[in-house]
Amino acid sequence: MNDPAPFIRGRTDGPLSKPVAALTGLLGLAAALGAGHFVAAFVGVGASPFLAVGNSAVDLTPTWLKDWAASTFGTADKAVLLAGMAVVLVLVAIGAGLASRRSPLPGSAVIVVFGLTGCAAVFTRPDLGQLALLAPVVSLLAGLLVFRKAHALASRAEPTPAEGRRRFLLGAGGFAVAAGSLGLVGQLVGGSRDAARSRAAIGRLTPATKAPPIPAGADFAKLGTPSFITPNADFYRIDTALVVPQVTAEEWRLRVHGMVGREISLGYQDILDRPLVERTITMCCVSNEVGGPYISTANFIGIDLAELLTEAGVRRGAEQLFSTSSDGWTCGTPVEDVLDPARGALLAIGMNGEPLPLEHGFPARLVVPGLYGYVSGTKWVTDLELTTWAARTAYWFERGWGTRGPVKTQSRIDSPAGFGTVTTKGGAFVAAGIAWAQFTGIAKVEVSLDDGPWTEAELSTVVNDDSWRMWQVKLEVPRSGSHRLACRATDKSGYTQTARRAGVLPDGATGWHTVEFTTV
Ligand SMILES: Nc1nc2c(c(=O)[nH]1)N[C@H]1C(S)=C(S)[C@@H](COP(=O)(O)O)O[C@H]1N2
Ligand SMILES: [Mo]
Repeated sequence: MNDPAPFIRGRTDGPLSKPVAALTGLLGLAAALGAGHFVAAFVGVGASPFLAVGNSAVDLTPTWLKDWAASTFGTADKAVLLAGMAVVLVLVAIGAGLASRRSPLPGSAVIVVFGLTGCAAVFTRPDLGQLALLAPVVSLLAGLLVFRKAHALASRAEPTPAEGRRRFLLGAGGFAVAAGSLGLVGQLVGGSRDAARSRAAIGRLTPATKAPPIPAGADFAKLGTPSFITPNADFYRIDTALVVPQVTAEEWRLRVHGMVGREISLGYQDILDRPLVERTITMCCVSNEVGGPYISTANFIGIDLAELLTEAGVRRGAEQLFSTSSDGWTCGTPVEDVLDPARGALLAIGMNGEPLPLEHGFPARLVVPGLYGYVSGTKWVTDLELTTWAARTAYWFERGWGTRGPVKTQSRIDSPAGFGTVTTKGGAFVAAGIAWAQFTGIAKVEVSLDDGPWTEAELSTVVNDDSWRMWQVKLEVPRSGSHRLACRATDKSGYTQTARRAGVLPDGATGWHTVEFTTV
């Protein structure tokens, strides 16, 4: 039992065993992430090195890869990115540990390189101040310290292998628990606490001008369409933010400047003090494939954007309303659209009676009927600059998307579901779906069964031209088996949806939604 060779290794002989070496790398990683997340809770949630690197990765990702990720993973693309990063980090940590079996130098170098990457990511985030650099710096130091400590512990000669093992595992366990607790505390402190509390304190919003009530018969939800108003929790969400920006109503301010007669700066209370209007508007995303889910409708509450801009006095020559969010996302909207009183653009603070949910832009966002979200729907908006198209280039324009972005007239079949089975009654069944042409209005929806003639569908009770319209139609099937149904909408300008298929890039998908299904 007096074996001088330690369980792990003596001061002078062989390298660390592979599992122990890998474990030292993982401990360094855990310490770095835990400590970074903890400090980030105090200096800005987005400064958590893991999230900051993720956010920078999102911004640096080439458009084709983003499109592929979005179309493959849908709105889970953020979770997939974070999970992928976690896997890479774990592999790198294990690799760094294994490369350090003889000396802690290689692992230390890897930690420094990754730490500096974190610093660079935080430094270049537009939504983080200088202080936020503390998070990746502490992360780097904690990672380095714990890795070297664990390495030293593993290398220490002990009288017996059992004692060596015990000492190392105790030390490792201690580090792991400390890292985990720090990370957890950071999550609790920095989580959605402040902004959520600020939002909850506002309570329900009562607009001075309410939207007309939604009439009975505005949707065919019983037949499979969405409900006319989308509950806030079900409203589609699209944005580039990995962590939902946390802005309290108390700290929020909006600046209106650029080509204006006088600058305006507004706080949340200034908005509440103005007469609030409520408008029923359907929003949709340019990345929505034909038949896709990125469309929802809400009663948005806010102040009239055209009135606000008129107060500021838009100067001649202003073409673009360039808006910026608290997390640095930017958006360009045609000035003629936002100034058109008929369009009814909103600086919105509420959705379906409540303050905007955090994911949908609390404290305030823009909503412009008839334009895709990427050219109009700035969430967490803090800055409105009146400018020209030449002077400023918004986030998605830099990445190849169109600079105008009017919503394309579209329709979707909700029932039958693609590849679904339909039980017919007396050889017939009812198909149903939605159609939209915001700011223009839907005039007609037609369907074609098995490439037969177009049959006009019955439309739901109209609400307004800025929101979707539901349709239903009874169809006879001469025989059971597989069938195909296509739909197309005609809007109030007389335009009928083209059959020509186009992808979402650069300005929205076209083509008829078609489903294959089986009748029994
Ligand atoms: N700050 C910010 N606002 C944003 C975006 C974003 O990435 N960041 N995405 C836009 C896009 S592409 C769309 S379609 C709408 C979606 O709004 P929603 O998530 O409330 O449905 O928000 C828009 N506003
Ligand atoms: Mo979008």
